[in-house]
Amino acid sequence: MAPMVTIFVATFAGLGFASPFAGAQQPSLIVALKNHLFEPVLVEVKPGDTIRFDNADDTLHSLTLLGREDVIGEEFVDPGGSYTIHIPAEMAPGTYELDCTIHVDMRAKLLVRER
Ligand SMILES: [Cu+2]
Repeated sequence: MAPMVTIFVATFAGLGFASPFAGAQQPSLIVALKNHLFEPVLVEVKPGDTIRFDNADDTLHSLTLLGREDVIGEEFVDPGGSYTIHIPAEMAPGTYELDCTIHVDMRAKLLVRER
């Protein structure tokens, strides 16, 4: 009987691991692109977080993370559309500048905290 119990426990543990993955598809944070501003203008995240940018304007916006274009290159967000980015688990904590390359005054700070 003992091997059967072991298999059951292993399967149960496997299911337990599946649910955090399903939850990870929900963004950790939603940032609005509204009136040609980032809202909030200070975006606080942790490595591994997911951010969804919602363009509430009727104009095109773009997203670039200065110095970390490998994380956010130049991503265009259509009017009324969304774009989701994932902060890499190995991303160094610190403050980064997030720009819309279309509108020069449209900037935000991305503050990556310790995990
Ligand atoms: Cu813009």
